[in-house]
Amino acid sequence: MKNIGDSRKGKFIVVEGVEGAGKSRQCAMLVDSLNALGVSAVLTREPGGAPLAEKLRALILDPEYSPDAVTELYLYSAARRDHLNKIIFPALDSGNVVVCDRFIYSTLAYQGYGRGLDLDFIRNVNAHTIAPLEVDLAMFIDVSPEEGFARKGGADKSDRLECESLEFFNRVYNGFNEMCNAGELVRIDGSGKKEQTADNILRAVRRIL
Ligand code: Z5A
Repeated sequence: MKNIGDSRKGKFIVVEGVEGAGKSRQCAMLVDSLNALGVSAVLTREPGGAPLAEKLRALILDPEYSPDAVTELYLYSAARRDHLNKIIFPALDSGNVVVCDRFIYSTLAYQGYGRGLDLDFIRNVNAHTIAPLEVDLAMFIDVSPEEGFARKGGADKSDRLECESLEFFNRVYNGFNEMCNAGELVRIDGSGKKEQTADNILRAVRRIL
């Protein structure tokens, strides 16, 4: 039986980073640059990106609830599957480049390195959740948690995840670093001005188009 997403013609690109690294800004700049080059590109984000997934996002980030790490993993994964079915697979099947602000590497970094869940367990859930999708390029905008929060003007306390300690975000950052060292993520220097980071990202993207 043919699964949705099997015959996709587009490319799937992920941008990762800690809070305030500039992911949202850079994803929007990348989509604009690609469209200006005549490449049809669409922007989306996780958690969220589709109606049900956006409802799950609001629940996941609400400080009123305190799900454990396994519950978090399944909530992010449920939102991801809905997002894939409703937005990502159709966009790829239509030949678009899809630029996604966060994806499965965030699950490894936050629920794995941050919360301490077994990494192989997460990899297994991730693989089943996204099948048959293959990521064409995943980048990590390298900005430390201290610098990221400084850029944002501090943590947003209405976001449950941002209420975590600096130690937690340092473990998350270390996780992203390990994925870069293992070749799963392409490291992008995020220390300069937005335009410099955007150039670094576009250079990496052009290699896979
Ligand atoms: N999460 C998870 O745990 N597991 C998962 O599987 C997934 C996610 C998918 C929601 O993510 C939370 O979910 C997140 C991870 C977790 N947790 N936390 N904490 P989100 O993506 O919605 O939230 P975020 O990462 O916190 O986004 P953000 O704070 O908006 O950061 P950003 O998108 O990287 O940054 P930005 O909005 O583009 O820029 C931030 C500020 O920096 C802004 O004022 C810019 O003008 C400024 N900026 C940007 N670039 C620069 C440069 N180059 N220099 C100086 N200033 C800059």
